[in-house]
Amino acid sequence: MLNKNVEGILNAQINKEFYSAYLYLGMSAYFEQLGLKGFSNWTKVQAQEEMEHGMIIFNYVQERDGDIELQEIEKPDNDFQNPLQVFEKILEHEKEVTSNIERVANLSEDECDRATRHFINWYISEQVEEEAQVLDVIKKIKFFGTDCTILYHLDKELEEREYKSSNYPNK
Ligand code: OFO
Repeated sequence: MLNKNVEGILNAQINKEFYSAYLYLGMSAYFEQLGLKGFSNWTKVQAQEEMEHGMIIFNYVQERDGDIELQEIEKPDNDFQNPLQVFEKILEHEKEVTSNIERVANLSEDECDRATRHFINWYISEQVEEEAQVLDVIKKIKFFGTDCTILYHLDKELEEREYKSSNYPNK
């Protein structure tokens, strides 16, 4: 049986993961409009991953005999100016998600819920990886500049990202 406070924060996290998916889908549409198919692909793949993150928590809550209470998904930010600004927004967003995940870890410790504390470890590592990937793109754009040829090559690189189902251990 899932502790009610833990159940609440996990339900909130489901919402945040699906909000993330919405945010990335909007970014993907923005890049598609610009003709940057690689950037569009990268953010669309990320949206798929976010939906999966939400589903893993959804399944976990049910596995622990908890109640699912879905909340309204907020309208995502769509004020996009250029690829660098979008990736800076992504980094900011992912840092916020990292804090949310840390709150889940802290609460499960406070409530002595070892299973959730163990469950959320995968998300902690995932956040480290996500922030690093985003930072890598930001550094490349900043270092090489926004010269069209460079952007073209980066776009080609980002086009190679493929959606792979998560490596969550107990999925
Ligand atoms: Fe779910 O990892 Fe990003 O937000």
